[in-house]
Amino acid sequence: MGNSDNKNFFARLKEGLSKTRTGFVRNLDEMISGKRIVSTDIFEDIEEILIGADLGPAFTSNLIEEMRYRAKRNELDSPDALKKIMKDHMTSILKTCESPLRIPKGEPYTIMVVGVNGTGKTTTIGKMASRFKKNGVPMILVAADTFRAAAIEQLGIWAERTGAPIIKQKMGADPSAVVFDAIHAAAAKKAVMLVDTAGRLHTKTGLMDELKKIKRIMDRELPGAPHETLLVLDATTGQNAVVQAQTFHREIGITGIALTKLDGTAKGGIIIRIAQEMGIPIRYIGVGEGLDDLRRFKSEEFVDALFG
Ligand SMILES: Nc1nc2c(ncn2[C@@H]2O[C@H](COP(=O)(O)OP(=O)(O)O)[C@@H](O)[C@H]2O)c(=O)[nH]1
Ligand SMILES: [Mg+2]
Repeated sequence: MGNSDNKNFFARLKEGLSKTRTGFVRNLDEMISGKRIVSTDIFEDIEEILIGADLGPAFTSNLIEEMRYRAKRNELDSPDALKKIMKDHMTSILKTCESPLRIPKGEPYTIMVVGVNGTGKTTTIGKMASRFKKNGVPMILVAADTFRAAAIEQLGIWAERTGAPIIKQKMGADPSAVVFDAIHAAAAKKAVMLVDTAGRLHTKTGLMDELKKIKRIMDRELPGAPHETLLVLDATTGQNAVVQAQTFHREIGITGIALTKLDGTAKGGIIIRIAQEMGIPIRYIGVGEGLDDLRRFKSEEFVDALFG
């Protein structure tokens, strides 16, 4: 990627995070600007801003503790020093979850995409497919959300756009049967297989049972599959995203996270909580509806963009 592309991408990321910046960094700036010495009575206000920005109690109390310590040693003598401590803290937590998806060449690689309805599963698959296409990776899209006809059609549109074959059946078909067909095709073509799943079930089977069954069939037909179980979380749901992550991880085991709609929310700080409480790689972040708005997650870039 050229340098100007990088700049362009960074500007878009910054733009995407602008609501979170307004709700958090700007509040912070207003509070600390013009103060030559950051007094300790300011910590309560800072704490309030951090909690309000969904950064979570663990992050907040650790950070405040460090600030008090630094203040005592007279190391917290400017707003910039305070911001630097905050940025460093965030980066060190996010870094532990920075681990991009590595897709091996010449082998089938299966990605099962899960998450609650409306979080952005199908869209994320479409955007991932576009990335893979750019990189010349062969792929197959699998319509295992069979509960709504619209869901199958939506994936079909992405298949057309990217030229990727799609494996689908009629609405109401058993998702495991769709996956069964697809996995042999993926193995034969040594392709990346992207499995779209439902986020809510209208049948007697619970969602988690259905997902477990799909996983079981995948592993039976291609040992080791799914290679990635990617949970899609919607940043606008704030704390609820953390609860969803815990539930999905406990029930089916998650190996990666895609955090979408960071552009539509002031709650982008939730990424810190997700990183800290889940400790699962954050593979992608979604910062807009455009094709290029699904990005690999890079902690330093993220924090720099957030602080503007
Ligand atoms: N602004 C914004 N919208 C997104 C993003 N990702 C997905 N969406 C939108 O979220 C809505 C639901 O997405 P969809 O993929 O159908 O969700 P699914 O039910 O989980 O498959 C759609 O209108 C998408 O365009 C994102 O990163 N930013
Ligand atoms: Mg969908």
